[in-house]
This record gives sequence, structure tokens and C-alpha cells, in this order.
Amino acid sequence: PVAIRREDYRAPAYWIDTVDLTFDLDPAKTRVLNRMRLRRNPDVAPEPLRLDGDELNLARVLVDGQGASFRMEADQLVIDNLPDAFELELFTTCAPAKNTKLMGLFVSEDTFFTQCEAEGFRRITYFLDRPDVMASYTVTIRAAKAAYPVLLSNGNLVEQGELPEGRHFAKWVDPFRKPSYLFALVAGKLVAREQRIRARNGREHLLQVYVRAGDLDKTEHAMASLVNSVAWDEARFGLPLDLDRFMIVATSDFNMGAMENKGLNIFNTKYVLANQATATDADYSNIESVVGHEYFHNWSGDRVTCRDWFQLSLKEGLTVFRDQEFSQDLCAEASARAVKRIEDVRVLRTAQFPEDAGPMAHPVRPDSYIEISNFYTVTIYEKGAEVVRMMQTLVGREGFARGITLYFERHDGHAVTCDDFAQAIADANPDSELARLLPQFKRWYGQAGTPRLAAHGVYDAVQRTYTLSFVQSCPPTPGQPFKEPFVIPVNLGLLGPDGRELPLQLADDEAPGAGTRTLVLTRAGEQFTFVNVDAEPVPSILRGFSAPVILEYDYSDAQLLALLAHDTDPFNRWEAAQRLALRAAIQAIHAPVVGTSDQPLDQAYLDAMRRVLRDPGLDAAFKELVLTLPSETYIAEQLEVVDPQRVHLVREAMRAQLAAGLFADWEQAYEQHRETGAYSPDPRSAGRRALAGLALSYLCLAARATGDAVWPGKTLQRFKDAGNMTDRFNALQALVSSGHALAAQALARFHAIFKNEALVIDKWFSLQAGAPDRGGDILPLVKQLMKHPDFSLKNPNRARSVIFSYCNANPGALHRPDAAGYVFWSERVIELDAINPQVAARLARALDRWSKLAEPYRSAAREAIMRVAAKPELSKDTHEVVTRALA
Ligand code: DPP
Ligand code: ZN
Repeated sequence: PVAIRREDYRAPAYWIDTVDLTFDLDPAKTRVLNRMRLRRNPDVAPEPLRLDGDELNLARVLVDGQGASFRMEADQLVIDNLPDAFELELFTTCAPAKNTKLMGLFVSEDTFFTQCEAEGFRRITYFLDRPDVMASYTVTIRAAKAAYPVLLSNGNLVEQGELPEGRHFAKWVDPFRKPSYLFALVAGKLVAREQRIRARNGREHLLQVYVRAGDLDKTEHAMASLVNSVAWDEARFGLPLDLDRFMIVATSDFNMGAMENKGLNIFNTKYVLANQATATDADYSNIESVVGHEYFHNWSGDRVTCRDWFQLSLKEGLTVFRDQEFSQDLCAEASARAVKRIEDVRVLRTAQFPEDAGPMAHPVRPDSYIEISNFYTVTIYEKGAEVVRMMQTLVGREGFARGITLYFERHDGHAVTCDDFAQAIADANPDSELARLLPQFKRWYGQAGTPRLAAHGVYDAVQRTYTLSFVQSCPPTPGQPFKEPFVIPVNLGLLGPDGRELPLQLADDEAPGAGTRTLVLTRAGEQFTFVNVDAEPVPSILRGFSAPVILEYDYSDAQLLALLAHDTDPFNRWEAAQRLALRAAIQAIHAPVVGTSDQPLDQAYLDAMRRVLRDPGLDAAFKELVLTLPSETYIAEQLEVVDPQRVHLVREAMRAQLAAGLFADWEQAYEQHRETGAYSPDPRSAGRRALAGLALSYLCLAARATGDAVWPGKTLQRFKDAGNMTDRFNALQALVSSGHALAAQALARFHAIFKNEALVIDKWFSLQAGAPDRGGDILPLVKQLMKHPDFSLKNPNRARSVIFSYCNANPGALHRPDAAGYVFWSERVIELDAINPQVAARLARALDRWSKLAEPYRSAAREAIMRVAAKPELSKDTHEVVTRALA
């Protein structure tokens, strides 16, 4: 496989103006007639037409109605000697029922679906399958009426009718030009929830959510989320819905979460279906974000798209930022907004920071790839969103909205680059720091790696000054040994000895300012001196996580406790507790092992946690975040050399301490928060359920140590009586994760109740495969789960629920001294690669951080990766991941 490089970008030799597709759908052999109008691109030197194709059977090629000579070069169809403008007619067939890759046209539960991003359209017909070729599409779908009563494609339905032999057809015209990756087709037995809305500008729209017949009662939340999304994008950014009809269709076989095809979004059922009996609060919240995300792509992605796939973050980073802001704006209370921000940062730090420090590290705008599917990463998405967020911080919320307006004015209908985006935001704010620093700011797009920001504070009691100095650095990443300094906006506050916020006055300031101030760092090292500071302050640095960096500050425990107790910034309050827990974990990991009686947490920490739990002024959701320990993955990231078993044991010891040490407080927290009234997924009641659930899990854990039977009994009762899935699942989880004997009957009952609910059965599998390991018991269980009649490797959700929950999300169980976890991993990667390379390549990433492992893990993990790499006929996807891991 060859690498594709950003610097090699060239405009296409031809443009495609119109595409007229006719599908004769048949699962075994679908016929596709593709009539296109093409013209030579006058801006580039003449060359043959090269169309991409993949696993197609080509039957006919006509140029202006005449048989034409053509040749095949690898997967490309090449035609020479073409006129400047012409009609090209191609007739191909493909086999949707055999398409286990789920790219292109495939069949899921007797329904046809497509997935074309990034390069799936070439599996439907030969095409210039690149995002800068934008065409107008007309699509005619023909199929057996009884089996496929609903026929959908992008845009507007212009005609439908009967055909001989029980067949029928529908013809769709998309009023907007689009790249091929946004094409979509759906055909099958589906029903729709419909809602008509009138937008601010008076225009009427029909919104539809299509699902299988039994699932209609689970579409209310997705529809509500869609209605909110339409209103929000108009209100916040002035971006209206531009179509008469907007459709969402759910499928249970899908590689991604969802796909933003113009007017016809295709979703994984996981991000559509919810009712209170089957979905948790987390599911409700994910549905809201993903429905928002795909809808917002209608502008940031569809109306303005990417020139090439290196610009993927242009649409993904921006659209994640937009969906994060949407979810925050839907929160009625500021505290709920803060909780959402903490959750987003937690994802960034536990998933993206390791990626940025590992073999797959790449810039937000990568320089090369072998398989673009491997670059739908947390770096492109979440770090990309942080880059957009920093722009907003530098130009202000209103300035940013102006920038967005200018971006769409300039580039509507075009395929553009990350530079174009940053330029528009800067140009709309010519006096801003962003405009002044733009070339340097754009290093965030070009340089990979998480910057480290070391801060140090010195108080001068005589001068009454406080000097904060910062030194930034960024470690080498593959292909980038040296980094230039970044522009880092640091939101800062200072707390006085009594915990109150101090006024901030730099030497040059005429008057002090109140509250948070943004310092904009641009050099490797710099200093800021605050004047008129009456006593040594505690600095609250990087409030709201104003930049995606690792902040190092030598806080004393007392300072962290002060921040936890008093900071006005909720993010940094939470962060102070995380730092305390992390510090305790790291100390215990490095300490000599003394039997099994680890006590990593000290009394001051436990007392602080008790105060948080009992504080009537704090939200339940916030308490739950503070009382949740950093994950094993996050702890491991802080270490030079990782012994995963030691990390696991120390964290389990910390959990046991929190359980026993705060037993009475957990009882009280549970009793106070157990009732949430009629079910509603709003942040306040979800927060109450989250805290009650955490309390229950600690109570069961404590009971395990003491042999007490009361709390496990109560938990089982709660599991049985629960009126919603969140409470039910939390109770189940408390029993399973404490390893209590009652877990077995609860699991059996859960399966029996929900045996016909695929998404709930996924949870059932995932909970077991992801449970805390006790003496190596999880791997045998996982192998047993794979033999369960409900298990299937072909369904990505199901495969993920067992295999990923074990390999990618349960480090304490995967990393076994006997290497059996790695052997299992390598077998599954190879097995999956033959079915679905995209899913296999995700799984392949589970051992990304092998080089950090202590022996014997390190050598054994490497050996397992080499075993995968040595396999002949590996997909490009998996090949790229494992070769990078070994590089
Ligand atoms: N469907 C994926 C997303 O929305 C890729 N565009 O992020
Ligand atoms: Zn997206």
C-alpha cells in the first residue's frame, strides 16, 4: 500500500456536472446505470479520465452514446482521447448482500443502505470519488414493492409509480450539488415518525425519522433533538435548514455512529432509538449530540465541504465544536454546562492525549495517510474541536459568530481547506489576537503532539507582586522531531487565602479586572507579573480547559484542596480533585508493593470527598464527576513505564477505600438521590441518577469487603423495580462490578427481559466484558460470551460490545502476565479484518501504547502485533495501524 500525501494535491482533470443514477435493487446482484455529464477542467493539463472503482463488475462504457475503448489500471477505469465535454454512460453491477465491509451499498436486516464516506461511492459506480468534485444528482430507484416499499435518496421526491412484475420506482432530485461521499440510498420496510416545523423565516419543513416497524415508540427523543438542532443553528449562527424534507434513517449494521448525507442522514440505531425502558441517560445525551452533529453538518460539511481528506477536521472539528456548544446551550443551568464541558475534556484526555503520544499521532490536518478511514480519529474530531474553541476564545463569542457568517458567505457551495476557515474567522475579527497571530496559531493544524505547559508562581511579599512564568514544549511525534511554540490561550484566576477570587492587575494595566483573564502565550517561555497582590495566591490556571495542553504546576495538596473547595471555575474544582487522586495513585504505583493492603488515599482526600458529597450547594452531576476516580488509561498515561496490573490493583484499592471510608455518606447520598420522579433525561434528574448509581456501586463494593448482605439485596431489588433503564442498569452494574454472587441472577433476568432489544443486549455483553478483572476471570468469560447464540462478529455493534469492551476498554483484564489477552486480540483482529477492515483497524489500535508497557507485557504485546503484521492479505486499514505501531 502506498501513502497519499497532502502536498501532492492537484485539482481534478475533469469536473462532473450531473449524475443520473438508476438502481435496480437486488440483494444478490444490483444493477447500476450511471449517466454523467463531464467536462475537462481547463485549469489543468490534459490527461486521461481515471475513475475510481472497487469490487464492481463493469458491463458497458458509452461515451456520447457510442461504445468507447477503455482500460483498467489497478482499480481505476481509464479512458483516453475524450472530448472537452461529453456524456459518459456506465453500467455496472455489485453484490450488496455479500458486502460485509458495510461500505458502498449493503443489506442490513433485508433493507438496503449506503455508506459512502470516505471512499464508498466507488463501490457503487465508477466515479471521481474525491470530495472536491461536486455534482447535481438525480436518482431513480427500482425494486420489488412488497419487499422494499420505502425508496429514499437525497433531496426531493419528484416522481414515483408502479412497474411490471410487482416492482415500483421512486425518483429523487437533490437541489444541491454535492461530493459523492454525501450520496445516500435506502430501500426497505420502514416506518417514519413525522413532524412538520416552521422555521424562523417562515419556511415549512417535513422532518422524518425512519425505523423498523417495532421501533417507532423509540423515536421521540431523536425527533425532539432534531427539532432543537434546527432551531439552535438558526438562533446561534443564523444557519437555516435549506431543504423541504430532512430524513434520518436508522440501521443496526453500521461502522460509524452516523452519516450526514445531504437530506438523508443514516444513523446507527444506537444513536436514534431510545425510550426510558431501554435507554440510559447517557444514551439520551449521545442521541442529542449525534443528531445535532449530523444536522449541523448540513452546513459545516455539506454546503461547504473539504477540498481533500487531509482537511477532514475542517468539517469534523468544527462540527464537534458545534454539537458541544449545542448540548451546552440546551442546558438550563450554568452548572450543567460545566458538567458537559468536564465530560468533553475527559474524552479528550483519556482518548486523544494517548493517541497524540503514540504511534498513530498525527496533526489535526495530517500530511499523509495510507487508508483515510483510519483518520476518523479523536485528534481530527475532538482536538480539532478544541482548536476551533480556542479561536472562539481569542475572538469572543460574537466575533466567532461573525467569523462563521463570513466563512459561509465566502465558501458556500465549495470544497475548501482548514486555512480558509481560520482565515475567515480572523478576517471577520481584524483587531483580534487571532488575526495578529494567525500564522503561528495555525501550528495547531500542522504540529502533532500534546503541548506541555509548565507553570511556576512566585510571590513577592515586599513588592506585593505575583509572577507566573510559563514554559511550553511539545514532545516529538512520528515524522516531527521538533516543534515550534504554539499560541496557547490560558484562562486564569487567582484565589486569595480566604478562597475568594482576587482582582487581576498586570503591571501595565491601569485598573484591576475582576474574574477570569485570558493570557495569550506565544513563546517558549514567558512571564506575567500581577501587582497589588496582598497575599500569596493560589493560581487557577487553564480555567474551563482553555487549551488542549498538559498543565504542570507544582501544587501543594493544600492548594489543590483550596481550589477544590473554593474555585469559582467548576472545571478547575473538578480538576483539583483529579490531580489529588492522580497524585495518590502515582505514589502508590511507585511504592514498594506491601501485600494486598494498599491504602493509596489519605485522610485529607477522603475528608474532602466527604465535604463534596455533603455540600448542598453542589449539583449531583458535578459530585458524581468529582467522586469518580481517573480511569486506568488516564493514570497509565502519566507514567513513563506502565505495569497495567499494578495500575489496576492500585485503582481498585482506591475504590475500596472510597467505598469503605465514606460508607455512611454513600448511604445518605443514595437515599437522597434515589427518587427522581417521572422519568425525564434532563441534566438535573440525570445527575441525580448518576450519583445514586455511583453510591450504589460503592455500597456494593464495601459490602463485598465486609460480607454485608443488605446493600447487595437492596441493589437487586432496585434492579427489579426500576422504572427506567438508567436505574436498572446502574443497579446491575453495581452488582457486576463488585463481583457479587447476586450478579448472576440479575444478568440472567436482564437478558430474559430484553432478549428482543438488540441495543440492550449490547449493553449486557459490554458490561460483562468490561467488568473489573479479578484474578484473570474476564478473558475466559469473554471467550464464553463469544459462543453465546446472540453473539455475532458481523454486526459491528455486537462485535464492539464484547471484543472492544474487553480489548480497548478493560486494560486490567487485557494485559495478562500470561499474554493470553494479546493472543486473543491478535486472533480477533485477523478474523475481523477478513469481514470488516474498518472495524478490525479500530480494534488493532488497542495495543497502540505497547512500547510504554513494563516487561513481560511489552515484549508479549509486540509479538502479538508482529503476528498480525505478518499475516498476508491484510487490509490497508489494519496494515497501516500495525505497521505504524511497530515503526
Ligand atoms: N459520519 C461521520 C460523522 O458525522 C463522518 N462524517 O462524523
Ligand atoms: Zn461528523
